[in-house]
Amino acid sequence: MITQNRIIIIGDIHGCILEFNELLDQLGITDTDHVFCIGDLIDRGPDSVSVVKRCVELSKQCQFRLILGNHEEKFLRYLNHIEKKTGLENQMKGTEEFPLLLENLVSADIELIKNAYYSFSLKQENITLLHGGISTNVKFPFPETYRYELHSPKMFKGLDLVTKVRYLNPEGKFVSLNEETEKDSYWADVYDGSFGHIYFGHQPFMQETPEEFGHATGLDTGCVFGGWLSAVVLENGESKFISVKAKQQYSEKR
Ligand SMILES: [Mn+2]
Repeated sequence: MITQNRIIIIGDIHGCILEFNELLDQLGITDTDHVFCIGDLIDRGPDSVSVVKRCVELSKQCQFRLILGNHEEKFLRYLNHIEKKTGLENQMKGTEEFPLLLENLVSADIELIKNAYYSFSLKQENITLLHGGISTNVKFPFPETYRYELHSPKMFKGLDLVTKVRYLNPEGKFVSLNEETEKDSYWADVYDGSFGHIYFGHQPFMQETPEEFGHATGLDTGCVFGGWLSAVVLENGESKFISVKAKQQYSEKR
């Protein structure tokens, strides 16, 4: 008998604990499952603390891994300022929730975030998981598995961009949000599949099922903005989507 483990990849949660719990109930997680959250557990939504704690619980029930989102990356930068007493944490924009997180997360919760991956490669399935996207700024060889604590952006130029990429200029270089022009492309529209099929989050697609590209799938279906929380389940060489409708709109879409 061949044991086939399920691979479950969950999109941006952003503190939506009710929807996250409902999705996990529907999935019926068992100890043979491999569960990945694609990043952005925290920020914007109603209860980021409970979402992180639920992930810690999950990590005791199955093979759980977190992919680093840009919101986790920012939180870890904030934490670093506090730990090193630089005083610069107050200069970071949009960090209202971070003091609350620090107050309520215990060290096991923080460890879960610190153990996140910039990218995770499923070699057998020819799949790469990351939060944002791929640009030619990233000077390192995919497909590989890069853990946040072990691989700093200083070691691999542009590594942190995998949490942030949306648009690319005609040379394939990262374009900052709201600075894109008509000549620029959304990364997944021009990605050639050379690092396998990429599952990613970051870009909210306000629809019930994930957005499919030629060689990539966008799993953020905008739950915190009143959309859906989505997951893909890979089993026996097949993939299926499962989504939970948001109970309400928790955050204003920018
Ligand atoms: Mn996000």
